[in-house]
Amino acid sequence: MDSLTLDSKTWLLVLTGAGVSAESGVPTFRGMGGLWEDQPVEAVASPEGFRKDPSLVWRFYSERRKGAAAVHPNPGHEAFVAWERHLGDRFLLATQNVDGLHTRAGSQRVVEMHGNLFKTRCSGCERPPFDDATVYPVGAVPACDACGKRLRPHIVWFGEYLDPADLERIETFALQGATSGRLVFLAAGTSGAVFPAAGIVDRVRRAGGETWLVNLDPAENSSRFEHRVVGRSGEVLPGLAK
Ligand code: BV8
Ligand code: ZN
Repeated sequence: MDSLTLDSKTWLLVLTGAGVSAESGVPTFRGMGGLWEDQPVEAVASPEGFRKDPSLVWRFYSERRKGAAAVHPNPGHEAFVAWERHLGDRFLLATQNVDGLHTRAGSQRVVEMHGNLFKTRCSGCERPPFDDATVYPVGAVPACDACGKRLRPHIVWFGEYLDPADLERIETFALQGATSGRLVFLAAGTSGAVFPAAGIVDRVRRAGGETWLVNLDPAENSSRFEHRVVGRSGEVLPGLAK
């Protein structure tokens, strides 16, 4: 198996998806067949879904909060922490996962592109998102004590824009790595189905960077990666970098 060299010129950008958390026992989206309670996740994880049935959406996220709080980071998460310790500010971890496991494992240079399960914000006023691990009772739709409007999970739903500051941070890192060193991009545990995350590999290729995919099954954008390692992220990642 070819190995990833983390030398003094390497700038490493990582993207993780549900397959990294799967090793901790968190079900993946594809694993659920893209469904939750026989509904497509896109329908529940969307502004339309929240407008239509906010208590169903809060049940979906409360269940996932409960699930994520009950699991622990795995050796795949720990490998990223070791790489970050080795590379310092020449390392950046962008994650599509909302379960907070990277931060719990000790990763610090993390961009949570799709938000975080354990944060809530108001759907109606500008009060900032706040930490919230509450598992709301079935049927509950919490209201903002400032304006009375519905509270919502601090999650980027399908059809919603990602935080431009997050995208900017990833872009700046890739550019800096490509110009001042050797840019390497490694995607792990992601089906490459959701944009703009799935487009990062093409951005890196345009900048002349090296690309790696560590995944259990072929991803939708597998062909875009020069190096492909098939396997479980918790087994492959700890021994991948030299
Ligand atoms: C946007 C939070 C601009 C929710 C998520 C029509 C209308 C509107 C938008 C679109 C549209 N058509 C397309 C779009 C764009 C859309 C999109 O890409 N849709 C897809 C479905 C085609 N994107 C968006 O909407 C984004 N916003 O584009 O804004 C805009 C605005 C308005 C109108 C147009 C455009 C927002 C995307 C963010 C959505 N939110 N998450 C939540 O989590 O509850 S995405 C959600 O699904 C997850 O966060 C995750 O990112 C994604 C699932 O992807 P993966 O993480 O890859 O997980 P998956 O299960 O798919 O794959 C797991 C992989 O791991 C598998 O390949 C498997 O083989 C592997 N694996 C499993 N076990 C292991 C393993 N690998 C290793 N080891 C193992 N043990
Ligand atoms: Zn409010």
